[in-house]
Amino acid sequence: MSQIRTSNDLAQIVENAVANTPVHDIHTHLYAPAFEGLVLYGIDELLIYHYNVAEAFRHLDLPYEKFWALSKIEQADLIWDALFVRHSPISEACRGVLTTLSLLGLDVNQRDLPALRQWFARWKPDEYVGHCMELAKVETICMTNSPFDDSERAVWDAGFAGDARFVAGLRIDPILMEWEKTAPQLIEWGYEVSLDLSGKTFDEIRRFLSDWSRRMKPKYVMVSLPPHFTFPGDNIQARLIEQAVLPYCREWGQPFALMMGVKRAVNPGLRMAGDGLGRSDLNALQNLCAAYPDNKFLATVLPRENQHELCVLARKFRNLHIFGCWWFVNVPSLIEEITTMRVELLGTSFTAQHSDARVIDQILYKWQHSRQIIARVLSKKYVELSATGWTPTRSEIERDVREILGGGFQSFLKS
Ligand code: HDL
Ligand code: ZN
Repeated sequence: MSQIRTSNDLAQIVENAVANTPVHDIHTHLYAPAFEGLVLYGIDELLIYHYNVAEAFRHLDLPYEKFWALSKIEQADLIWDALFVRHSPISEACRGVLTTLSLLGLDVNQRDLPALRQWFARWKPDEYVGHCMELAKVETICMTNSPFDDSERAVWDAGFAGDARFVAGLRIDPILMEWEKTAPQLIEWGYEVSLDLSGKTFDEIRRFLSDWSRRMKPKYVMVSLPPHFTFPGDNIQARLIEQAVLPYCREWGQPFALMMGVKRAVNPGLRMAGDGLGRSDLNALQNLCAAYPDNKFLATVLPRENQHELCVLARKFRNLHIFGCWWFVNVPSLIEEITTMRVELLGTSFTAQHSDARVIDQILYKWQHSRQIIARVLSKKYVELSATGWTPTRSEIERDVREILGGGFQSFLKS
């Protein structure tokens, strides 16, 4: 067995493994090329990403509605001027745009937005998707799929050729979080549900989920939940989860993914950029994992303050798999803190990251930035391990890296 001698050897092996291991990106808002108009790419989409919109408005006096009335190019020009020209692009989201452009081989120091637009104009979406996935070493992308999204449903209704690179995630926020609005839609589609959850409602929701499961073949069912979500509880979410979602998940062998701690529309004027976060009561997750040992749960939480408790919960429940540094904690300082905490408490039994990308080019920066941090954390941990006299081999390190970059998730799905 080839022994590794020095810390530098270890660090080099870790760096190579993390840099070169293809990832399974288990939560994104990306779409397969077959979804055509829903596939977002290029410099203007990168600039108007809602993370940049929120940051740009800190420097804009413009009324929100005037901004939204502008074209995408005009919005991008404003964001470029505010966040790249008048201020240095040192925030994570701004740096991300530049990392993406650099990885595409473009000279960002030209600072020439029109020239950038010309370069992107040459690409066809489906070729470009493949190009970005190859460059970013992303093996599979899990989409966020909603039967309630009219434009997306039209693609499913028309049918399309499968694309093994893209798998589905069935998003059910409209059922759990907007039941009053969603129930009439289900009735219109022929499902006998009632607003008061009486009659065949739970069975009919299971039938709806099953119908879409046959079409989408989702890897999991997911919902984003507010900080005040409690389980059990006398709330509609808890009843729908208990009586419809969890039985469906058991029947189909699909995990239920909870994304906790989001406060929707803290500032409605910012639209998609207007969401915030709040410390969550993770007793809800604890109670779900404990009460339903035959269900599998995926979880990621938005508040930094909930991360340690989430790790400890994962130590208690093998039917819980935690993943990613989501959204407002997807920043270098917190990725480092959270990943270190997870290795120290969970070893390799977690999924280190997901991109949450909305624009295909973003997988370039989101994965490059995270890989660098994950490699730094793991190098330190393997050096500490080696100091005990136990020296990990190259193949063991590569095995471990595969696990935390999506391999563990794949095994969890099959468990
Ligand atoms: O609810 C979610 O899946 C979040 O990721 C939101 O889509 C959010 O707007 C986002 O894009 N975060 O990165
Ligand atoms: Zn998301």
